[in-house]
Amino acid sequence: MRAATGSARVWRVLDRDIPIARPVIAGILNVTPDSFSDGGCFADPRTAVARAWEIAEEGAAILDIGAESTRPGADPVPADVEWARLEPVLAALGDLPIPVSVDTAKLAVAERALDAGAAAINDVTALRQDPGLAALAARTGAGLVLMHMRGTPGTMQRNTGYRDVVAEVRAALVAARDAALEAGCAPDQVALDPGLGFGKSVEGNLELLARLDEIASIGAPMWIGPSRKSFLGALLDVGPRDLVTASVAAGLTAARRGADVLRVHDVRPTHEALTVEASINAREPVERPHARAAGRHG
Ligand code: HH2
Repeated sequence: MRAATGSARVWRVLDRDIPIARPVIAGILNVTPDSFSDGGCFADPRTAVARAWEIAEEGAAILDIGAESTRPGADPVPADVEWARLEPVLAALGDLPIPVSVDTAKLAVAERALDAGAAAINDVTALRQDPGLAALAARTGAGLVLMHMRGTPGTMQRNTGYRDVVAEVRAALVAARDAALEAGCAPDQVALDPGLGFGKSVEGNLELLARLDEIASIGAPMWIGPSRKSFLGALLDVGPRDLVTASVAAGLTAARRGADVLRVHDVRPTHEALTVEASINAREPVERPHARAAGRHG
């Protein structure tokens, strides 16, 4: 469970400390034609920039922009194509009030994104594709997210068996973090993410969520991305766009178990859920001995 210490935990990105004593939201903006749940919706840069501002207004603390789909079976996109999708959006974000992370595993794209104003790199391969991302983060002070994935998006769902999924994911994340620290990153600069849906079965994803405190015990800022993932769809037998409530529930559950940054498509409902929970937690339980007898609610 999330410790109610009120300590000043932060995720450091460039010159900003993002406070994570309470969970915050990274709003997803996929500027891809083929993303899992929102492919094509924001491929036009003007639509993408408008959505970026909406994401900030709806309560996100971070904007996470991706230009290469990582859905199961997705083909890799060359760096120049990925950059051509990102560049016009990054250039037009102006004075967006929240820091931007870029969801890329490519050093060449990450370098250009940081030059164009991004503050963090979200690497779904946890340095396996481009170990140089750690040195880049160390040199620039950019935030770095290291996510666990088995294999590649093309192969990851072929082998989803683990002896103990939580222990294996934890060990891999600790090793990736150690590599980043060795490259010169500061501990509060490197966030970790167990990678829901990346080479895991439905049961494996549920096990990770249920035992998320074991990942949190590493002590690093923790990202989590249950949003509209197919393991939620499998539970409810619905498609990704009908998974808003399920995604909010999974995000809130993850936050209770120690997740610091919820990577979500549906920013407004997630923010409302976190706000209600925080408001409840901020109060002492109130004795209302007559409430039940009077049959009153609210
Ligand atoms: N999930 C996706 C992409 N990037 N990054 C982190 N840190 N954690 C995640 O769980 C994560 C991620 C996949 O989701 P989505 O962006 O909806 O789809 P696509 O990869 O098809 O664009």
